[in-house]
Amino acid sequence: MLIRRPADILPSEITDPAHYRSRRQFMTQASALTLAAALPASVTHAAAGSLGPLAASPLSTTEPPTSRRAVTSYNNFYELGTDKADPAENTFRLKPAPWQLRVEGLVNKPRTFGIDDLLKLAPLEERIYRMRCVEGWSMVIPWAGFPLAALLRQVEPQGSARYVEFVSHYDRATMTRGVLDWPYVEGLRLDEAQHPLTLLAVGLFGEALPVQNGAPIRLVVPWKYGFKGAKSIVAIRLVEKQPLTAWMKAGPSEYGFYANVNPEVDHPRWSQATERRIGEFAKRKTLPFNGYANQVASLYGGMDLRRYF
Ligand SMILES: Nc1nc2c(c(=O)[nH]1)N[C@H]1C(S)=C(S)[C@@H](COP(=O)(O)O)O[C@H]1N2
Ligand SMILES: [Mo]
Repeated sequence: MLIRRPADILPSEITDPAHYRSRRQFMTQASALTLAAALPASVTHAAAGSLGPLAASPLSTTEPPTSRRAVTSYNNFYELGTDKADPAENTFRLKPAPWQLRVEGLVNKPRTFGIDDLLKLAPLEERIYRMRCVEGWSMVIPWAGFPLAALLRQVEPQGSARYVEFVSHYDRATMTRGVLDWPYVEGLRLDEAQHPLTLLAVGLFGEALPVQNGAPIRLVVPWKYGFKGAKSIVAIRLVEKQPLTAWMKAGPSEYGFYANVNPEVDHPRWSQATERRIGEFAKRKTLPFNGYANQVASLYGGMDLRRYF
């Protein structure tokens, strides 16, 4: 992965949740029409200008969210360019509506979902998660979404399904060529995919997901490095064997399948012991499983996490 120094974003840009909530209310009332124009039709239809009421989740961190500006302008989405600022400038290259998500493979009920179908699976929740990129920076992001488990229940995984593969949208005519072997593919073990923390996100800061963050639907796995969170997903496949992910193909010694945040296992070219929270000056210590060890460490009982990195 290309590594760069995080842009210097000031602590004053960290958004107080109360602040963006009142801003969100304002936008719903005052500029629903303007906002609606920018949203995928299906999402606008379902939620009349914003994502509507979101259930607050007990799984949220109480840490202050990173500024919306940083979350939507400092992105990794290589299909839209490899500089942090590129994805926000290239949003016209990806049309998030209409959208279809195929769920297939080892399931009893394979099905293609539109966004409206997905929004009916479970109530949308706001999940404020710590996110840690393998490059050494972190953010706190208020996602809106629903547990991937709700989708998996719907399609009924078969007994032989052990892994879940995620495939991102790719259009060779308009998107980055080279860098990675496209399309972007990620994977989880089935029990990781079914874990209550694992989210399919359709929004952030109470609004539909911006293209640069993976519109209209992307994966969020807060105890793993950010690259596990495939953006703009078009297919989810239940499979028997561990998927070969795009980053494993690019550098198997650098990007493992598990990619659990682990301060004790360095990336071959840099330490993973500390991180820079975007908007802060001093570095923080990186926590095992990104601070979610209580919820997820049991998934890896008896595994050598240096070998299965
Ligand atoms: N399709 C796709 N998904 C992707 C990436 C990408 O390049 N392409 N980058 C990953 C990486 S490295 C990170 S850190 C997160 C960044 O998500 P954000 O920009 O919404 O914070 O997206 C992940 N998902
Ligand atoms: Mo990342």
